[in-house]
Amino acid sequence: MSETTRSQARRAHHRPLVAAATGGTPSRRPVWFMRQAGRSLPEYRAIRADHGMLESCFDPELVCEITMQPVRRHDVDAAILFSDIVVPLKAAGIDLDIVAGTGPVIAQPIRTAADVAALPRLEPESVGAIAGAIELLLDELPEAAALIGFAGAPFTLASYLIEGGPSRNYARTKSLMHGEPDTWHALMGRLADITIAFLRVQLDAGVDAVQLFDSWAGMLSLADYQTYVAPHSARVFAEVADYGVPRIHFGVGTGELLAAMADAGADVIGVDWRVPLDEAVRRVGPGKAVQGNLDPTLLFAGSDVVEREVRRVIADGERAVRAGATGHIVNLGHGVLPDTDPDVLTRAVELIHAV
Ligand code: 1CP
Repeated sequence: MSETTRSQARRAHHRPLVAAATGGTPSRRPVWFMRQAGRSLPEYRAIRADHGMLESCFDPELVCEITMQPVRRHDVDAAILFSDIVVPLKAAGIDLDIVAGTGPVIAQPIRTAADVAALPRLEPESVGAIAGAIELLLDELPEAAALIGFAGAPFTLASYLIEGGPSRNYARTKSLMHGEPDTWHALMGRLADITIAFLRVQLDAGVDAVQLFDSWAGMLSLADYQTYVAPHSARVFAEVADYGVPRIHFGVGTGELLAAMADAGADVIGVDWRVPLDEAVRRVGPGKAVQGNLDPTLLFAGSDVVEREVRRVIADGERAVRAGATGHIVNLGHGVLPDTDPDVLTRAVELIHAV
């Protein structure tokens, strides 16, 4: 089957996640978990014992297998492509690694106008392995499960490039933002280009939805977010709008930013555990779906607590829909923690599908 026919055939099929994201009536309550593929699964750890992180991200068969693992185990309504937000940066030629126990580490941090001017562009062919993985996944995934592609938002990518790795306070990032706004906007523009190119490769290959991770945007004031970040994220959403697939926007600690993040243009707003979903809708306004927002740490608190929290999140989601949200996709408020017992996730999915 040609790529176009294949993706048209898939898009015609009912998928609960897509229905919830677009104001339809899902055949069951959709749920997936950020970081559902990864260290909480022994079958993932077994693969990673023999393969490096970046090596795995550029091997279509390994990407397909790791992406499928949580779908087989938990019966979730979506697979999220196994990858990382720094994969397109690596593919473009930026010298970086993903270090176990730390995260992305950048060999030569980007801090000057000359560094920004020297940034490479992303050629779609350099992420051909990711398109290849998506092709394998579209054959293997159950019809009803959505395949979610993703990318890091320009701000979160910029924070890694400027700081050189994970950061506690983003001092260098905010210094560049305020001290050299022209350099800042040039960097954000280049990163938005890379993000758009990477999302378009995934959309051309046939993903059913995309999520833009602006994980660390919650470190910013509303004013800084609006001035220095929102225009670039808005361009990303605008430039993938023509695919007509749901676009999800997520960050951590973004209670004060929810309305501004929604204005950037996504169809679905991810909410962390700090703000109840119905309150999130009051901040965002009607006409968008919400995603979230179980506290991932409460998966360690025993089955009674998990059941109570799942029921509370579902009730909040129902109130959110009555308050004008177009739907609710159940998820955590941030990623699955590595020590999480995977059986707790499987049982949570069963409960979410049963109530
Ligand atoms: O199942 C899935 O969710 C797919 C896999 C996935 C995703 C969506 C990985 C694999 N990374 C990501 C996105 C990602 N990467 C984000 C956005 C999501 C989020 O907020 O969690 C971010 C911020 C990163 C950066 C990153 N990569 C970190 C965080 C570092 C920090 O600043 O605290 C880490 C630890 C990584 C490495 C990584 N990425 C993925 C995995 C499984 C791992 C661990 C690698 C290992 O197994 O050693």
